[in-house]
Amino acid sequence: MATEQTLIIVKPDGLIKSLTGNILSRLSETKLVIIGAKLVRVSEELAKEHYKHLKDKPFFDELLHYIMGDVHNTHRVLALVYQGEGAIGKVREIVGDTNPEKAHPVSIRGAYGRITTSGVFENVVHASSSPEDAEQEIKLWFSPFEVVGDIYPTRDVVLEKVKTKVWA
Ligand code: IDP
Ligand code: MG
Repeated sequence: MATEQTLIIVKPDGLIKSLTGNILSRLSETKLVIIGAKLVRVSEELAKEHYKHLKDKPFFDELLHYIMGDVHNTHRVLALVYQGEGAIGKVREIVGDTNPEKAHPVSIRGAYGRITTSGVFENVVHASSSPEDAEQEIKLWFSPFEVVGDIYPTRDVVLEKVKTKVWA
């Protein structure tokens, strides 16, 4: 089996239900290695790009509000990159079906997910579903310096006049 990387996101419902520890424990069953981890305040731009494959779905706007934390009033998610042999499939198996009611009861989504009355699947975690998706998603959510190891080719650029913040 090939070494793969996969993006996991503990969504706002996972954080607000204090499920982070349980989710990480379940994922540790895979014996995969964490090579990136950070809290992210999801912008509308990031949400739209991450879910662009669903832009024509009737639940798209609600999905954006969900991942941005508007629904749970907690404007952060925990983003992680796991690496190892067959990482994508191993994680998807523990995560379970997209629809929490179809997901195996022992899977993360089966145990903790729900379908809201407005119809969006609040399924606690995101997990990449193919090597192509994983690469696109990891490059969207993480910069090269935020992952440990050279997972994808990089190039050097010289930035000038970049406005940023440092501690005062
Ligand atoms: P995935 O998260 O299992 O890869 P995707 O089809 O990529 O599934 O959908 C992204 C997210 O959009 C899901 O995790 C879920 O929160 C939401 N979603 C997907 N399909 C539906 C649906 O049919 N009804 C409501 N929400 C959905
Ligand atoms: Mg998906």
